[in-house]
Formats: sequence, C-alpha cells, structure tokens
Amino acid sequence: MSSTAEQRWSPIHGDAYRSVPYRPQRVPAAESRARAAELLAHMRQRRTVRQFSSDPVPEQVLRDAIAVAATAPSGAHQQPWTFVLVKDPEVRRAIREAAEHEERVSYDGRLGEEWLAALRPLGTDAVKTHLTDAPGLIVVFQQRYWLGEDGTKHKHYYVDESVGIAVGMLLSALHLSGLAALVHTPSPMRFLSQVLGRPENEKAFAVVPVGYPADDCEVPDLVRKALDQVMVEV
Ligand code: IYR
Repeated sequence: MSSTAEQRWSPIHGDAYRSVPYRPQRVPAAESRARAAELLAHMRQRRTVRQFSSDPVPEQVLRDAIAVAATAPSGAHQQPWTFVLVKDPEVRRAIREAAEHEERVSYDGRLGEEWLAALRPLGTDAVKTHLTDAPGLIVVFQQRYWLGEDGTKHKHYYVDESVGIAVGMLLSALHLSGLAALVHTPSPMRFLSQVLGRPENEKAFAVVPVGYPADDCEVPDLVRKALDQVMVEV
C-alpha cells in the first residue's frame, strides 16, 4: 500500500506491505539544532488551560490537528482511534451535564483521599465550564478491536500506547497552531459512547476542549522537571 493522500485505508490487508523508498532530505546538523531549540521554546509555552474565551476557532485548524494526530505510529499500523469533533451545542451541554455528574461523585470521595490530595495543588473541581465554553471540543476514542462486516472481532494491539501518542501529537499540533487545550478525563467515561452514539468497539479515552485562553485566564505557576530529572544517560 503506498501512501498517497487519495488512497483510502482499508482494514482488509492480509498481505505484506510493499516497500517504497523513504529518502527524506537530510537536515544539516546546525539547522537541526536550530529547529530543535525553536521547537523546545515553543513547546515550553504550552499550558493546560481551563478558562477559555468563547471566540471561535478556525475549524480547519481543528481538522488539521486531528489529521496530524492521525499520523501517529500505532501497533501493527492499526490506527485504533476515532476523533469526534463535537459541534452541536445541545450535545456539548449533555456531555457537560453527564461529566459533571460523574465528577461530583469522584470529588465527593470516589477518587480516594490520596488522589484528592494529589489534585489539591491544581485546585480542580467537579465544575467543568470548559466543556461548554471552549469553542472546540474533540472527544478521542480508542478502538479496542476492529469489527468485521460479519461481526467478527479483530483485536487491536498497543491501543493505549497508540492513542496516547496520537493525543500527544494532537496537543502539540493545537499548541503550535496557536490554540490552547485541556485533556479532560471524566471517569467513568462510558456516558460519552452513549451521548455520541459510538459503536461497541470504541472506548472513550479523553475529552479535549480547545480554544483561546480567556482574557482573564490564569494557570498554576508550576515548574517543569529539569532535563537531568527526567533523563538518564547510560
Ligand atoms: N478527572 C477529574 C480529576 C482529575 C484527575 C487528574 I490525574 C488531573 O490531573 C486533573 C483532574 C477531572 O477532570 O477533574
């Protein structure tokens, strides 16, 4: 299978992929260093945002960011993800209502004292205004298996890893396009399948409100681990 944009992927591919040449132009070391440093400076400015402006975002930016996420590597190239771009305000209200219901139960004790203590410095609570305030909302689903036309289940591999990588790429794409986002993980998330009418092979993975920070947006003054705290050299 070659990779032209016009060709549509189909799950029926028992044969080995045909090999095609891959010869990206080599980036000279100096240029590579400059690009890495510039990217690092940009990515260090990414912050998780909980207060969004209601200003609309260009929908094409959301579509392109989802398309970036969908370039992620995946187990056996099974691409086990579905990104739901939620536009209907009624549906968004329903998501917020159900999420806040679950979150109230969580914050009222389901999370347990240790977890609540870990969250306390962030000051999060069960009120999720961003689910209706942010102009964009992307709900990411993982496809635990693929359902054949005859109803047979075909297992997908490394689904958590694959979808996690894709969400990381989604966040990077949104940030580098100038938009802010938040990874929200209401738990349990089963209500999302019902509200969004997703099939049984899909399981909600994360809810990602997207937009511009509100004019009075504030974020915690947190510190990221230094490189020598996250990297060891062997
Ligand atoms: N899902 C809850 C709780 C929560 C959990 C973690 I770990 C966070 O980093 C933030 C929140 C919520 O979205 O509020």
